[in-house]
Amino acid sequence: MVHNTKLIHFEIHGGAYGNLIAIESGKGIPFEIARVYYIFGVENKVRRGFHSHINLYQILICVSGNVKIEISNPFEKEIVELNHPSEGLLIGPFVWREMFDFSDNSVLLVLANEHFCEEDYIRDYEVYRDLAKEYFERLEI
Ligand code: T46
Repeated sequence: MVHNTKLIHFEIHGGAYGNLIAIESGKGIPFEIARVYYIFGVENKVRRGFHSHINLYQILICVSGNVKIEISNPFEKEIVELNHPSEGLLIGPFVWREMFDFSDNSVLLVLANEHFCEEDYIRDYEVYRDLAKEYFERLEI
């Protein structure tokens, strides 16, 4: 997978009466949860994201419907489809992300390890590309 990303599978507690997934801060996920938000009511033709973060770690879970996430850096690119509440996509620093192809009534739940901070965003792709090249070259990918 693209560096600083990972798929996480959550255990389903299921039965004849339906399913339940529990996510506990720091247990089975690599951080303490500081913030939860969800994206919903997105029309199918809309594409969102178009940014990277400098420090933030997040886990994206499509708890209803499905959505595609394009994750990339200047050297790698991949499209991940999230289509089940038991699949989470971990995205760390310096990963450019774009979310698209939201199905009707989809809900994208996001767990984050920090409170909202606009200064942690890189929203200009050219700025991102230069900083990410430096960052990933230091990691020698
Ligand atoms: C990300 C992807 C997956 C807040 O006030 N608090 C928050 O916690 C968040 C996440 C956003 N906002 C405000 C900032 C903007 O005025 O909500 C507005 C929409 O945010 P944005 O345009 O950044 O939304 P997306 O869908 O492009 O990106 C969001 C997250 O911001 C981002 O961290 O990784 O979802």
